Amino acid sequence: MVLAGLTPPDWEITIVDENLGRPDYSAMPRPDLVGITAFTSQANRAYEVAAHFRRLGVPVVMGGIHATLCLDEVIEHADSIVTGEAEGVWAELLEDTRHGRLKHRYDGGHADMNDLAPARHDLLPARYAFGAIQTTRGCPLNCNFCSVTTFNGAQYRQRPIPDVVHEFQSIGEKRVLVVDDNLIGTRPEHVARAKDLFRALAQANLRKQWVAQATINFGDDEELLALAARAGCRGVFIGFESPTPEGLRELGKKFNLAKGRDFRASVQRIQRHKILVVGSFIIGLDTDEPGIGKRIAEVASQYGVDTLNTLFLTPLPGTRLWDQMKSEERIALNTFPEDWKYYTLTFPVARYKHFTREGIIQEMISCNRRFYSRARILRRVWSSFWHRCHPLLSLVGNLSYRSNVRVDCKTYADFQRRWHHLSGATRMQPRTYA
Ligand code: B12
Ligand code: SF4
Repeated sequence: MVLAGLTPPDWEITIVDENLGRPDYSAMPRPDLVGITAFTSQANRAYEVAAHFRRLGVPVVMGGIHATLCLDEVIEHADSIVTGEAEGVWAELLEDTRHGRLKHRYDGGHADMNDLAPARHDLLPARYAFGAIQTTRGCPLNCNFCSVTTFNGAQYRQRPIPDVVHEFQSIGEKRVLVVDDNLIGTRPEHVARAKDLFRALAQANLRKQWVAQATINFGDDEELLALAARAGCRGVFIGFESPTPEGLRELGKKFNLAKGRDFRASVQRIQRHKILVVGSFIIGLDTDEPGIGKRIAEVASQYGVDTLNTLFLTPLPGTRLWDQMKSEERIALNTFPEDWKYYTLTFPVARYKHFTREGIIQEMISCNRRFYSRARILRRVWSSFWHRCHPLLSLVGNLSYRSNVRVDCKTYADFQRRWHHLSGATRMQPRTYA
């Protein structure tokens, strides 16, 4: 949608989102240019699609997070790569395509946020539960497991507020995901801008409900919370990451270590404004000991989050964690590109210090079983009901996570079977650090 917004009107554009299903590409008219974006976990499918069009002689350009961070691999599968943000180079690339002189690489670096064209929301079918919008890019915190600082830079860059309001108005869906990594930023001037944005959204009377991602300082400021709620904020995703200070230090999430920080009080303050809190944690740190699954479930319940999202510590390309684990030969699933499909943060792809592969999977299962037990779900939903904080949303969220737990158990069993099969044939045997 963002690239479409940057494309001159004489190009006809079709957006295909394989999250909605795979179309029959051979039944579609032959395009002049194909652009593909993919997360790392989607790279293999992206290469299949690229191969299909290249066989037909259609030029294929790839861009986005995986193309930027795994350039040498991706260049084998496409005619051209755009690294970084596309705003600065997309027009040039289209002109080069028109004249048959497509270069192998274009580097967009980091865009000037004043130059962002509004995304073309009109080009998507009306089948999405959520629309999406981006208002800021970049993050100065550079946590060791996250690729955002490498990719979007350490400088927190904000779009002009009128541009955001204007684009918000063009979104058809009633519910919107604000995709910023941290909607409110970390410094007082960032928070002040977030307040101005919320005031402008409220004044525009958009009648949208939105959810966003933010750091825990979202819960520090009553005025910010009141304005967010008034602007339509209904939920916030917060990375707590680890229940221990050692874990936070290991992950480089020093921001959560601020003196006197009381997570429970912050969560309650947010919920008082009828904003639900999704808490995210990571399992498998070197400082995690057996029993960490239950501990995360307990701590998340104690903080009072409405839903819990626990992920395996995963070395994603371009992160400090990747460099560290690679140098220590701890990246266990390392037959690339095939193994990228496991880089969804929902599989244990590394060698963990205190856990076997089976052990860490059991920690994850026990974490989710505990947090999503019937009794705990009832308690949480009752509490949302009592505080009039979207009990129905809380119920639906909790039940869908609970049903995922069952699916996950089957997925883990398949994963283990495949691993055993492969490790017998080609792989290094998994090593335990315990
Ligand atoms: C929103 C978001 C989501 C949403 C929506 C995802 C979706 N399908 O759209 C949700 C919550 C569903 C999600 C889920 C996941 N996410 Co996510 N997500 C993001 C987030 C915060 C923003 C992405 C975004 O929309 N950016 C806005 C657009 C405009 O930016 P952009 O895509 O980068 O595009 C620009 C350039 O990259 C370039 N570009 C991009 N594509 C192309 C293509 C071409 C042809 C060209 C020329 C240019 C180009 O031009 C654009 C304009 O400048 C990013 C963090 C980040 N800052 O990137 C993480 C991020 C992408 N997610 C990440 C991960 C790991 C996941 C999950 C696997 C994790 C999980 N288990 O929850 C899942 C998997 C989802 C899936 N379907 O497989 C990682 C990916 C790392 C990697 N190497 O792949 C990121 C980078 C966060 C991180 N921790 O490092 N995610
Ligand atoms: S995890 Fe969040 S706070 Fe840490 S670097 Fe990534 S975007 Fe920034």
